[in-house]
Amino acid sequence: MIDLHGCDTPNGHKVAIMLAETGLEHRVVQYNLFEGRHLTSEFGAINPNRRLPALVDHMPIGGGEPLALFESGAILLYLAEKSGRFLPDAPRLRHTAVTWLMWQMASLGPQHGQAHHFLRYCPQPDAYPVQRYTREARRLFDVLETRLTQADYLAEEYSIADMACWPWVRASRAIDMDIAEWPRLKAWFDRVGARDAVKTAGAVAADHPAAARHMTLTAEQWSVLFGDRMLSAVREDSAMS
Ligand SMILES: N[C@@H](CCC(=O)N[C@@H](CS)C(=O)NCC(=O)O)C(=O)O
Repeated sequence: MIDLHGCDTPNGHKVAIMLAETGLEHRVVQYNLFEGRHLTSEFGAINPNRRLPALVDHMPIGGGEPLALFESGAILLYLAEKSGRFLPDAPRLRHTAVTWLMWQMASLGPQHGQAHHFLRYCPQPDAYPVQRYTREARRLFDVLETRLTQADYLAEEYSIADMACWPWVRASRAIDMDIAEWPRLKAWFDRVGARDAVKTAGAVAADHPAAARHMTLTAEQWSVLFGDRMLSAVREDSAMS
């Protein structure tokens, strides 16, 4: 049995897609980020970085104690190994898939994440970071557009690389991006979105209509996500060690 510790954001959504695609037996432990349960020491034992998603496999590859994993890209690689699916066998394609997965983890997710932060959560709107990260968000869609003129999927066949990118493309409406501007990306988005597993997994992830763009947080919610409560959770770990 696998426990997915997740929330309704793109990084959790990727893993939900992979679990739906593979049919691996699992249960979802759902978190509400605004409440801060992911900051507790109990969750810190699963993910010392105290971010979601995380996964616990009670019957891990290789046997032994339950295995706790974090970082959605690492989780996708693990599930690909466990299921023997969605990571191509041919070395060239496998490494192409891993390359696009790493690109998602290092670029698409973090840069779009910053665009979401400055457009949707920043209490004092500031033109410079908005321009910086929305430009970068657009540039990354240009990169995807170029790749998808060469192949229908990022590693030619549908893989964990597509699963990693798709939820972030879906969330881009909330930062005022219209994927119709990128026709190849839009065609890929529709192709992946038409898969039954992707539809099933979509039920656990929030859709972000553009209209819901700016979020006004309470002081407590802000502290959990970006302020003292977030900082003190990890500091407690280092004080105890
Ligand atoms: N690189 C990590 C990012 C994890 C991450 O930042 N998750 C967000 C939700 S998508 C989170 O847990 N935020 C909670 C917080 O910032 O306190 C991954 O891909 O798993």
